[in-house]
Amino acid sequence: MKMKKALLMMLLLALAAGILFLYFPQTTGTQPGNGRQVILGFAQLGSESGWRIGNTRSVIQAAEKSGIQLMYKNAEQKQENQIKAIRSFIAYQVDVIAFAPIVEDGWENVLMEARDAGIPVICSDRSVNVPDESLVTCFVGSDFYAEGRRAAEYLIRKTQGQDGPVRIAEMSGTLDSTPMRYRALGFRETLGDDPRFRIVFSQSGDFLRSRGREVMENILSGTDGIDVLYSHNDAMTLGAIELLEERGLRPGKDIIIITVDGEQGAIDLLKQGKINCVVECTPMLGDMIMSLAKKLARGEEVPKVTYSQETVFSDFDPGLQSIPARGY
Ligand code: GZL
Repeated sequence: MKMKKALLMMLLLALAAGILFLYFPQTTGTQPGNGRQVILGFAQLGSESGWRIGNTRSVIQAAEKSGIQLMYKNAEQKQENQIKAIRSFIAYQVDVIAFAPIVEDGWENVLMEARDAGIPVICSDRSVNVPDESLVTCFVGSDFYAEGRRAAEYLIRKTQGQDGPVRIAEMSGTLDSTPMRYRALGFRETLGDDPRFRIVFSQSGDFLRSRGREVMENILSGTDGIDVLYSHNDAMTLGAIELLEERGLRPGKDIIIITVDGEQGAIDLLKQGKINCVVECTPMLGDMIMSLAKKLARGEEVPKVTYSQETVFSDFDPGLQSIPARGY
């Protein structure tokens, strides 16, 4: 009889221990990297362009490949949705938060909440404008100023020896977003004070193809003609080219077309001579984000800024026809 009681007691103790483990896995003291999966909360800003869709795919595939548990939320172009998503990640006590801030301003409060919760934050693709830089642990993405500079360097080369004026229309990205601000600044500061170059029109197309068509309409009706279109992303450029061809104009010949991103559609038009220059902006940030997330989850230091490696494709390239497939 005593034997049976002892056996029953041992079974009950084993059962109690199992229940404790299920409900309070943290009490076992496992930290990310010691067996428990790292949990990353990722607040994507939307699905506005082929670039963004390629970026989202890159993050999801990289999380699967690296064994990171991804909590993914798409804010559908609304900052308030990104803030809600970040708050949900804090409540869930993820190990790391990553997000692509749709605009640079308005993040202080939610980033303070993340810091108070002891959760490191990665700014992916775009940055924020906050008084205290420590609110963001690190940035990974493009050097947009350099992209603007590369666009201007191409135009300077393309118009070498040509008299002015060179009339430029700029189709810019989402207002107050990091790429919009610094693609504009890098372009302008590189053109410098060369009197030949005149930016005769500038309007935001919000990185959307449909708006690119609308802005091109405004350029044609609102100016006496342009020599160059500098567009902050391929989606807007594709919309603009659609309209130009409907109006009987020859993009890449009647108007020099300079675009940023490097989507397959833009590379195809570059090869056809309808675009003159594609400044690369890679969306493939997933692997870098996961590498940073794992280090942060282990409490390791990481660089404050990690830039992607990018290039430029143009009609000066002898190997133009052999540009490899872009993957998005
Ligand atoms: C740039 C990214 C921009 C792309 C656009 O890193 O934020 O947003 O250039 C995208 O295509 O919509």
